Amino acid sequence: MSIVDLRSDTLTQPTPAMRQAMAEAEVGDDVYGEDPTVNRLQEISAAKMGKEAGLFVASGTMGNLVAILAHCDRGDEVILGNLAHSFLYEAGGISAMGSVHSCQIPNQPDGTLKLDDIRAAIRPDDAHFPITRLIVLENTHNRCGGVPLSVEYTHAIAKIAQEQNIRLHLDGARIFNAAAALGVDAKDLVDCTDSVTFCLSKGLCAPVGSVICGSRPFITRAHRIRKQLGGGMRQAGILAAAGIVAMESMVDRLTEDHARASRLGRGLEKIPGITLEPGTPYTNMLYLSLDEDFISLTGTQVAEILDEMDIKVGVVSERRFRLVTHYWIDDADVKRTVDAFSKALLM
Ligand code: TLP
Repeated sequence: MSIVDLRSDTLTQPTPAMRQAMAEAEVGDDVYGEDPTVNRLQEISAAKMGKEAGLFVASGTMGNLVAILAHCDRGDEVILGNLAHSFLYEAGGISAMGSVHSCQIPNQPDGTLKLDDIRAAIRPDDAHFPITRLIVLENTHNRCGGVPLSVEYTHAIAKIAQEQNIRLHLDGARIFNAAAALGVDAKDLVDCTDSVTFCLSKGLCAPVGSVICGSRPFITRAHRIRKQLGGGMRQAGILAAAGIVAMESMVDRLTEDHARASRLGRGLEKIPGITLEPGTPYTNMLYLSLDEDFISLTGTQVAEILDEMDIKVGVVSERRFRLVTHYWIDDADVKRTVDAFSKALLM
């Protein structure tokens, strides 16, 4: 029986159409700007985001890093959430590579940062302080349950940023999931941001890559930083070809993953000892925890038992799991997962 891998949507394999497009891709040297397939992906991406230009990068982590370094000088400060991916899970790249100082403010359970917290974090013009240069938001917010941030909220943050002459970057790794869940165009979620990074290699199934979008001068700066980081990829059209298939055929189906996450949640919440986190799933992520009064097994022990039944789940803390639906999870897999949890928790 096949493995049901719910640990992340990063585990998605390329589709047959992607493999074919990759095999047939027309390529050139992208460091010279001569890879027609990369150029096409960048144009399609910029158009989808309503920005002037796009830049293909190796990963979401590289996209956020390059964007933040393109906005900030050494010693500048970036305001971000204490649960932001770019703060928690990107190996401190912004300080290691760019000497960018971070100011973390608490993420609210709905993935937002309080407007007043942001206002209070912005530094006055005083030689004692770093210069507040950038605010980073994340949409959907991964650690807050895959929750989408609304158009109105993003605009409210952009207003503060503009008033204070601060830039706004969006980690939109799953921006198309957010757009699908909110029933809006992705463009509307980024029209007020200075830059956005989105990932091709998560729910959209491409094997590798993310795209940064922004104004043409910003992308020119980002291009140089990508080169400095060793991210000039030469005949990268082989990879971009899968990204084009992702953009053209995988965006509109994301609601199917959300519906399956919902079904999975409804099945799992009936099992005594499992508590779904409030509101979850908002999109394709389900966060749940084990009730200590009912279940003596730890999260890791439960995950090991599930693993023996070929079900893989993410253990994010002692008794908390993350399950992510994606293209390669079908209705039968949802049922198998619910049955496996019932069995595992009886042990
Ligand atoms: N997230 C991964 C892990 O790193 C946690 C996952 O499995 O969800 N921004 C956000 C919001 C992300 O969730 C991720 C990956 C990234 C950026 C980084 O993307 P990659 O993995 O392409 O560097």
